[in-house]
This record gives sequence, structure tokens and C-alpha cells, in this order.
Amino acid sequence: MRLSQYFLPTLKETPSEAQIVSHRLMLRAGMIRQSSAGIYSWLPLGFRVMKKIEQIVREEQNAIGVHEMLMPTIQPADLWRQSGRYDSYGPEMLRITDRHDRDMLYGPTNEEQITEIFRDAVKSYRDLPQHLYHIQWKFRDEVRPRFGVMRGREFLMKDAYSFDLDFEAAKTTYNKQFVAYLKTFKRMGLTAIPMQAESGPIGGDMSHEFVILAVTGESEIACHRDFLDNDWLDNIDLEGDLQVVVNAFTDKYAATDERRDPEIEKTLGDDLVVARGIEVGHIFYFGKKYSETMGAVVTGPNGEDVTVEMGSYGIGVSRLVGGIIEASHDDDGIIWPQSVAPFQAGLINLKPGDSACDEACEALYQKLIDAGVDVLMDDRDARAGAKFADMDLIGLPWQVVVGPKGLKDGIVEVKNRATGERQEVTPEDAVKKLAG
Ligand code: 5CA
Repeated sequence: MRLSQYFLPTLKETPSEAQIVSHRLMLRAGMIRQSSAGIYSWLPLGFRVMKKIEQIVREEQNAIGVHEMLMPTIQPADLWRQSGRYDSYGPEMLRITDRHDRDMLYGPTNEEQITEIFRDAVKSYRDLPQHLYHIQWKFRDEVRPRFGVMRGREFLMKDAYSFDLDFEAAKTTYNKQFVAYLKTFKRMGLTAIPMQAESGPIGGDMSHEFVILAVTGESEIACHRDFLDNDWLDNIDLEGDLQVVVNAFTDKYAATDERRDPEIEKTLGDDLVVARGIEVGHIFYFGKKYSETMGAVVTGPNGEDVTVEMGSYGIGVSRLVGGIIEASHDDDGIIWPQSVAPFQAGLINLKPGDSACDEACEALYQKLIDAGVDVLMDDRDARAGAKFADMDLIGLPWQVVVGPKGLKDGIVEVKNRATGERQEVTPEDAVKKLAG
């Protein structure tokens, strides 16, 4: 991509409405713009990151055999009357009336919608289990939308739903999602701590929140120090026995809000960490809560009626964009983990118009593309200082700087955004380094 032909409206000044670093950096890096409170447009750079995150989530869901589908954003109120949640959900639900005076709503979640689809299609235990997900926009009319995309009103969620015959099968499904979540967040460079949680308006009696630590997190959490020690985490083989992996995490203390236990915390002593966290995912087992009220019943092995066991599994895809920035930035800007970076490398032409620089940049640009490196070339006619600042701000993992002085000696500079380390290498070696 050539920056001269791209849409990247970066800001020098810090926008005054942004209270936390990820919101500031997303606005400054030209990733998002606010449309109204808690509702954002995703500009090309931000959109790329969101798509990368979405793809990781998708791959890990597909890997455990959950099938992708797509349900609508607008749902009929009657569906929610069947579960009883139309009245109980409260003012967070955006209620709409269509031209025929029918009550509709913008979905805050999809338990009812998926249960209806399942109920009408699946009649026998032989067709179980069914595990489905979609990645779709949600709307919750939050009292206090804030912190940019972290607590939006409109936000993108991956929500998966499971239908199993009995508790044992439902528990296995829950465990599979649990481990898939650990893998998903790890691939994004995040250490997510699973903690027992309240299930709130979704309901149910088994539930874990996946929380990443950040000083600006909305909730206070308490956990065993081991959760912050990546060595311990790295030593757990996520491909191992499902229940053993889940136990390795759930055996250690991690809790938030009412679930915190002062007695346990006392015994932990120096091993206790109290910090602030951001909830990036939440999984629920709620058994027959919706299947009973909505009649999701199949014929069992002995011809009897079996009300199916359900769970739901959410990941805040758009929230993660902000969450990753909270976890990975410095004073100069964002530091993208390779796996979600909008481009792998930035190529800076220090002197556009200088034929040697232009030629070397064009050649390098082409070679990087040929080597499969997603590259953003800053070919704008701007000051070097401004180019460096923008490149640090948008946080691509690698920067390649091409200037007239270096070219005389046949070299370019390669900078690692995360470590700040710089190396002078030939253009050929730069390609090798970035492609490798
Ligand atoms: N139906 C269930 C799971 S599929 C559900 O809705 N769960 S949830 O309410 O916990 O939301 C799932 C995830 O969406 C949360 O963990 C969080 O990461 C994200 N999320 C929730 N509310 C917001 C919001 N207002 N802004 C951004 N992300 C949000």
C-alpha cells in the first residue's frame, strides 16, 4: 500500500474526549472516528486490525468444530417474549417499531434467535451436538458508553452457541471453548486470565470471564501471581488433555466482584495480585434456561423427550482492538503484535523526488510484496520527523528506512518497533529479515 494513496488521517494533538490510552491512540492513528456516543466508524487501518482479530477468532472456533453462520442484527420482539427477556432486559435494549407497528429490537445477543433456529430444525438426539457461531454487530444502549471501542453501544462480537444432549456433553463443549479461548488470546499476544464470574442477564450457573490486565481496566480483579508469569503459562500444553488443561487454570485463584474470597486472599499472601482488568471474553453454561422456555426439545435414545443443554460463548472482537493497544504501546504509539498488525512493515522514503531513493524504495516495495510481506510505503512528500512519528504511532512491527546517505553505501535501516533495535543492512537482507 502506498501511503500517498491511502486514507490515514493521523492526528498530532491528543483528542480531549479520550480518557484512556487506547482510545487516544486509535483516534490519533486514524483507526476510528466517532459517529455518536459509543458508535464508531472503522477507518481502513482500524478495519484491517479488526479483520485480523476476527480471523484468529474464526480459525480457533473452526478448529474445535463450531460452524460459522450469520444471524440478523434486527430481531422481532416476539422472539424475546418467548424467553421472557423482552421485559427483563431493560433500557439497554434498543427497541424499534417498524412501519407495520411491529415491535423489533437491535440484538444485544442472540440466544433466542439461535434457539428458535435449532428448535425448528433439530428433532432427534442423533442430530446432536450442534455448535454454531457468528460474528455480528450488537447494540446495547449502555448508560455510560466510554473508553472508545472498549465500552461501545454498537460493537462486534463473536458469539457461539451450543446444544448438547446431557450435562457431560455440555461440560466437554464448555471445556473445549475454554481452551480455544486461551489459544485465541495467546495468538494475539495477550495473557488472558480465566476467572469465575457472575452470569448476569445471560443466566446460568457456570461461567468464566477472560480478563486481560490493564491499568485502565473497568473491573478490579484478584488472582494468583502465577497468572502473570508467562513461564508457568507457557509450560501448559494447550493441546493436552482437555480437563487437565482447564483444571490447571481453574485450580488457581482468580476472581472478580462478589466472587472474591477474602479468606483465600489472606492465605495467598505475597502470591496475591490485585489489579485492574478488561473482560475480552465470557463463556456461559446455562443448561436448560432457554431450551425449556422456548421448547428446544429432541427425542432421546429411548423415545423420551429431552430438553437440550445449552451454553453461549462471547468474544468482544471490536473491544479487543482497544484491549491489545492497552496491553501493548509506549509513549510514541501503538506496538502491534505481529499476528494482528494492520501491515507487517512500514517502508519510509526519506527523500521522495531523489531518484536514488525513489528507485530503491520502489524496488524494495516490490520485493517485499513478492516475498509476501504486507507493507505500507510512506511515499508522501513530508518531513522525515513527521514520517518517523506517524510510523511509530501506527505501530507496525518493522520499519525500513531508505535515505540518500545510506544508499550511497548500499544500505537501509531496519527498526524493530517493539524493541527499538536498529540494524543497517543491504536491501536484500532487509527483505530476508522481514520475510523470515
Ligand atoms: N451471549 C453471551 C455470550 S455469546 C454474551 O452476550 N456475553 S457478554 O455479554 O459477556 O458479551 C461478550 C463479550 O462482548 C464481552 O466479554 C465483551 O468482551 C464484549 N462486550 C460486551 N459489552 C460490550 C460493549 N458495550 N462494548 C464492547 N464490547 C462489549
